Formats: sequence, structure tokens, C-alpha cells
Amino acid sequence: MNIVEAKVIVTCPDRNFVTLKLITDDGLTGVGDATLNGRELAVASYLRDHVCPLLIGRDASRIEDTWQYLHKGAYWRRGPVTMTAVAAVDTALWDIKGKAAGMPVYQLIGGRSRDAVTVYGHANGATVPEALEQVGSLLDEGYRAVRVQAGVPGLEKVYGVPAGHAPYEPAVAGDRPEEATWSTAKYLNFVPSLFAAVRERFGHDFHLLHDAHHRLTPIEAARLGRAAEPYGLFWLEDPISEELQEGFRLIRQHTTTPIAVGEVYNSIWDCHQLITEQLIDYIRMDVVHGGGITHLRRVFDLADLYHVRTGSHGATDLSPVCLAAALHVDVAVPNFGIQEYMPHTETTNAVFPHSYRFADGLLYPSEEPGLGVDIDEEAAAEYPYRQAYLPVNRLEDGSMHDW
Ligand code: EZ4
Ligand code: CO
Repeated sequence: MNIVEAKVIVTCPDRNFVTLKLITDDGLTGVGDATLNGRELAVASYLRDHVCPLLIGRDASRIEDTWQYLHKGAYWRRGPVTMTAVAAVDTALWDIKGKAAGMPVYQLIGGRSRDAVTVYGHANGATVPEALEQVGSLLDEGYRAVRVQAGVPGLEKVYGVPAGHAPYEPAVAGDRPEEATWSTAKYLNFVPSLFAAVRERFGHDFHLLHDAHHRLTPIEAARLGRAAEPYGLFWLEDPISEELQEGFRLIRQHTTTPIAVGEVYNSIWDCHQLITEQLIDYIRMDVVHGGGITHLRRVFDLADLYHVRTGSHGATDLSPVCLAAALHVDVAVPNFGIQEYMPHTETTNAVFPHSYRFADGLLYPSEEPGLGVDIDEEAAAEYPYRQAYLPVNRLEDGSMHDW
């Protein structure tokens, strides 16, 4: 079962995606998501120019060895571009192995630990009443967990809040990133009142989540965590920038609000201290940016030893190929917590035919052999790449800040 062809497919069905497709000499195909939002072509080049040529002639069944070959064998390890490329290869190889075995991938990694995957949806409003309306519609649709974000009075553009009523999509087409202005003081004075309004209107019988998106210092995060305690958040996500693992200790010393971190991590070395010192409650690494199914399972197994549960990133820049793969992991690991879910657009879904499904606040992985997702290459070719960037953030005095 040798790899005979490796294709890198870049397409923009409403947003950019990079997909790796591997083909074996016995005619099996496997797909892997290789999308890195705003830096897509760097991964496409890493794959095309440096990885794909090494794959031709390799035994597709040797998943672990291929992972190690691309990681240890590259000398230059880790980093989002590299790890996203390695993840795409790994994911495609698991897809092929599942097809060769005639089993869905979750069966190959231990079988089901649960019936289905609990997901959280996004409620985003420019104002508190608009956010409340969206929380209400998600609860009506059956969601058991909702992330709430709202515009902050006095700030023009805020992370998580779309302009108009379109679903939120932070990457904006153009040859320069959009700029936003941020004030931590304005945010901290406002956001507890958003949580209060949600609980007052809808009660406590569902999980409430919030993403602070890397903007606070540890002591500011501690203050927010404390202020949020009466509203029983399921988690406060990314309270501070993610590099300084010991920075989380200070937050921990002050609040019982659970902390979720890791959507920008790509290696176990980014989070081993957070996990082993029990400084977080949920690890947000995902298949595409966390080194594929092989590496993500290693991270999740470490997390399980320390009572840290999973809460994988699942925004729309993670393609249906990543979501399909995520569901196989989610349904199998013992320490699953929750899965983020932002439905893709119809155009995106048409390019990536899949058989996972949503019902009653739960996602069900595909029962087909492999991952149960593919890329329709003809459809993909109709949507050429469009340059787009994630925004940048400045303080009111013009200083650069984390977005
Ligand atoms: O900003 O996926 O929790 N979800 C998030 C996302 C990320 C984008 C970045 O590509 O924080 O909205
Ligand atoms: Co986030």
C-alpha cells in the first residue's frame, strides 16, 4: 500500500481551505485538512515543495513512522506551518487506514467511549439584546452549550461579533489585515453584565462559554474569572496570550472559573506544563493545528492523567475534513469535554461532501470506512484562492495588542 500521488488543493468556497489528498497504488485515497487561517499558501508550499516529494513510494500504513519522519526527520520541528502540514499527512493516512480496514477511524483508535459528541454553538450580538436573541435561537435548535460574545460599548469592532447578521468570519479578503481598537478596561467593565443577562433570561440549565481571545494580563483574567463565578461559566477561553505557560498559575490562584486554552498550540511542548501543573481545565488543540490524529491523541492522553478534558477548536477555518476527523477522536477518547461547532456554509459543504451529522445539540461521526469526508476536486476548482488576513488589534493609543 504505497503512496503514488500527493495533491495539494487550495480552494475558496466562501473562505480559503488547503486540503491534502493522498492516493495509494491500490487506489485508496485519503484527505487531510492543511488550512492555516491567513497563512494558507505557506502550508501549501511546505507540503508541495518539501513534504509531498518525500511521500511518494512510502508505505501508507506506516502512520507513526511517517509522523516521526516528518517531525524528527526535518530537524526544524514544531511551529504552526510545519505542524499543520504534518497533520494533513497524518489525517490522510488515518483515512486510508480506515478505508483499508473497512472501518470508521474511531474504531481504529479504541472504539466509542460515548454515543455522540456534545458541541457548543456561537451566539454573537452587536448588543446584549441581540446576543440574547441568538442564545435563545441556539437553545431552540437543541444546543446544550452556547458561547456568548457581544459588542463592547465604546469599541467599534470586537472579536466574535460580525458586522451585520452574517455568521462570524474573522478573516477578511484584501491585501492588508483590518485593524481594530481594543480597551481592556471597557471590556472588563461590560462583560460580566452580558453573562448576568444570559443567566437571568435563560437560567442555568445549559453550558455557557466565553472567549476572551488572548487580550488580558493574568491579573486582569483573574478579575474576570472571579466576576464570572456567579454565572457558572463552563469555561473562560484564552484569557491571556498563550506563550507563557506559568502565567496561568496566577489566574488559577484567584478563581474557580474553568480555563480553556490551546487553539494556537501545535505541539505537546506548548502545553505540557499547563497540563502537568493542572493550570487549565480544557485543552483546545485540534487535529489540523495539533499535529494530526496521532499527536493530538498523545496530548489528550497526557491531559487525561491530570484531569484536563478536551475542548477542540472548531471554527469555520477548520475545514469539514478537520471536523470529520475531530469527531472520530472526540467520540473515542476517555476525557472528552466538548467540541466547538460553527456550521460551514452550503458552498463549503458542497465542496467537502461528508456524512457526519448534527442533531439535538450533538454531532455524530461518520460510520463509513475512513473519515467519511472527501473533497470534490471539480467543485473546488471553481473557487480560486482569495488573499485574506485575520485582523490586527491596537490599543486606543495605537500600541499593537494581541488580537
Ligand atoms: O479566532 O479560528 O474559538 N474560536 C476562535 C476562532 C479563531 C479563528 C482563528 O483562525 O477563537 O474564532
Ligand atoms: Co477561541
